[in-house]
Amino acid sequence: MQAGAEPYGLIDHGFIVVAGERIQDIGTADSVHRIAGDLDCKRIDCGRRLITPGLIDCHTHLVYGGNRASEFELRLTGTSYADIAAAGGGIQSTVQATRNEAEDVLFDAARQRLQRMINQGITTVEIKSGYGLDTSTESKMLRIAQRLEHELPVSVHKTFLGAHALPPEYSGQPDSYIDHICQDMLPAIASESLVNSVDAFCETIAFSNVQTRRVFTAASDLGLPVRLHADQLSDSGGASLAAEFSALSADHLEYTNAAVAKNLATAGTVAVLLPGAFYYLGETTRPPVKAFRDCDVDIAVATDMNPGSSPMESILLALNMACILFALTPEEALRGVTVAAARALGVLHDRGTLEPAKRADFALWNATEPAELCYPIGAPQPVCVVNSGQIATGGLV
Ligand code: DI6
Ligand code: FE
Repeated sequence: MQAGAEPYGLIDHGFIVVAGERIQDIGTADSVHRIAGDLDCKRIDCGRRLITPGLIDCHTHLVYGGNRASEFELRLTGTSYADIAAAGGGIQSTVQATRNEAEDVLFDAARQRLQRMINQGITTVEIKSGYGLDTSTESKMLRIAQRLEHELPVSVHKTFLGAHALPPEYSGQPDSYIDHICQDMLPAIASESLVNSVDAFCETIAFSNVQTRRVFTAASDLGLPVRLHADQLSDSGGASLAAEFSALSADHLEYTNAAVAKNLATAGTVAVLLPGAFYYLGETTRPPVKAFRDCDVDIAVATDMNPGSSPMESILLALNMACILFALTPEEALRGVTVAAARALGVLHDRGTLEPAKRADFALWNATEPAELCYPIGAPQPVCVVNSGQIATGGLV
């Protein structure tokens, strides 16, 4: 996935030398004899298969209680996602279920979901809080995210999403809840090292641009990078706010004005596209992909795995959806779950491409060309996934 003359940065007849948890060398078959000849190493012939960087899902809400099947039934009899939220369902119902569920039970459900994602080639995942909306439940969610990283072969980026919805205790007082986030919740959670970045839901049904700005200011004061659920259901000026704060990413972006693409480019903010939510909510307004392309905005693709708007665990399905629903090329889509997703998590120096000194995170596929990962409606799982030089699932031959 390195930029270069070949599409996808593809190396025909390539080799990778792994030492410990890092890539020591990578190159073509011609040079493998020169380099590996001098090395005392175990050699594995992967038999003309395709190796990609480990896939990175840079936007998920995978720790949650309960499910939203009854809301799905309601939506199919004509009630909209926004109407359900306004009536106290939606995110609020998952908040109740998450508050009421024991930590071990939540952990176990999340572990099973995450294992299935690893089986699909994921080596790094972002996990948001946001179904607690009080300090103890938000911490509980982020502790679970941390424990998942300890117990499964995957890296976890933890995001605090306290400003996801207004909790019932603060009904009618959104500004007081924002005070509470900025003064109490965020400092408490940051002091426990439970957070790598801070997110908010800037939307008519959630928090205003002004309220989001306050959360971003508090995060910046604590030295934490920000990201944003921006312009998903309406143009709330979210993408330009994200750019103003040099956010790591601005996510969704269906209603973003094309003119804001240059702000994202200047700020180095990655545009994260979430075709699963677009599909599941039956949206018709598409993100301004052409403007992102024209302005050289990095475009990432993620599942948005969550029980309400995108109950989808498959990054491979997201790849296909990004191509079909948002007209990304297969190369753009694959960059979106590797290079661009690594940038969206601030780890491109360490992951996202196969390069010497980067982490030995990769997936081995029964495929000969990269587009085979995008072209089916959900590609078959990889043969093997390697994380930090260790086999995470499957086998190498
Ligand atoms: N936008 C989303 O797509 C998810 N959160 C958000 O702010 C949906 C979360 C949910 O419906 O539970
Ligand atoms: Fe989301």
